[in-house]
Amino acid sequence: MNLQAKPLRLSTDSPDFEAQFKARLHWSADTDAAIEQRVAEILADVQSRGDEAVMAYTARFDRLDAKNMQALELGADELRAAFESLPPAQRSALENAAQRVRSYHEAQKKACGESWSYRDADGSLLGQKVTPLDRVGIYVPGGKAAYPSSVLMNAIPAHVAGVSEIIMVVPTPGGERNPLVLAAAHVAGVSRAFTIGGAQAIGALAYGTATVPAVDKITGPGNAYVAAAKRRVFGTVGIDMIAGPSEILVLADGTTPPDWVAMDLFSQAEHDELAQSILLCPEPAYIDRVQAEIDRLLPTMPRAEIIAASLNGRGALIHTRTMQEACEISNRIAPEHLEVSSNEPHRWEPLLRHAGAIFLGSYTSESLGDYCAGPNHVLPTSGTARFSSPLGVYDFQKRSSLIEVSAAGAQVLGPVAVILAEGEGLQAHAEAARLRLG
Ligand code: HSO
Ligand code: ZN
Repeated sequence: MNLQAKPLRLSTDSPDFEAQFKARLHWSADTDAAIEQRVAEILADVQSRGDEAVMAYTARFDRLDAKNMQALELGADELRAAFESLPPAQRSALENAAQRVRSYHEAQKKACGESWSYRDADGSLLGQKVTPLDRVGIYVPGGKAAYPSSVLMNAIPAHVAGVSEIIMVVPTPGGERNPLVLAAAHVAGVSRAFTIGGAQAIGALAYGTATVPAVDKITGPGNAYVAAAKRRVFGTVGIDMIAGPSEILVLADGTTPPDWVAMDLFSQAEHDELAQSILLCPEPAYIDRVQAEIDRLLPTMPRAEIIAASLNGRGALIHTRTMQEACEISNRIAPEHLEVSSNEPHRWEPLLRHAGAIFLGSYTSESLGDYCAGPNHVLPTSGTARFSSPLGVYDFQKRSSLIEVSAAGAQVLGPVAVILAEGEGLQAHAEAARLRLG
């Protein structure tokens, strides 16, 4: 088989650049009416029949017959046993990654997850009290996208936030368990785990059943059914986001070995045929060298077909006039992962405003961030980095406002409230403030 990966070549000085650029960037997560309908039925069934419905769908979709719901629960001892069964190198890699992810999220909690308050001139206290969610559900996909690293990335920030119960659900078609996923759950502090998946698992977590406790928020990626189910239960519970295919954008000034850059483009392309890998570079000769490395390396990749489909369908190698222009285009794309592949990354970083994660310098491969650098790998995709952030401790916390008005403060605030309340025609509001006036 003669597989080729030829990402679209574009140049910002060509007249049809805008049209081609827009066409290549376009990605639509069309919602499928048939899936929506099916998911609505499954959720309604789980809501009314609870465990019975969850077991029936698990038998049907995952070929996993259980005589009762307890048989679909994995005990803490089973998670630990999975961890202990791993080769020592895998065990320590998991622990090492978990430790770094934990340290990062602890720092994040210190920086933006603490309660605060102040007193105003009248001695009134105003502030914000930060509390963890009580119970969260983590969805872990099965099959080809079963990523133990994602178990760490979802469960650790929840744990650091102080969530007391973390419930994991993971589909296990045919009963085949993924020991690395279970081991990661052990390392990350998951409280309970169920071998269920799909819309039925989302329903169980959102509504609760006799066996699966209802959670306050559901995080984690999944297939189209899971995404549709998460959208539907939003409001009953919180959700993190609806993630699209992975994306990487490399800003290169030509100082990084081109095979490193080619492999970084592959590393997101290998996730999914719909993943997007883009190179922006002001040096045409360097772009040619990256393409040559793509040609040389592709046949060596076990997932060459996925990589080729992704690069041919959504990839682009874009020649820009300058690095500054490359930064502007990157801001328009707002990629999930942005590599600044340069020997002066801090010169460009101040120009970069929209990205899920920014990887600075030639040694910072995006893959290190996927596993073990520390920051979260659950990131906004499809341009949503313009308005949203990586999954973090703050997603597992909520804030309550604190207000304690002093007697003196009531004299100052009361007349203001009275005027505004009367303006809104709300007499009880006005009286409540007036009663406290001395
Ligand atoms: N790059 C993915 C996360 C991941 N990579 C997991 C490897 N394993 C998120 O876009
Ligand atoms: Zn990845």
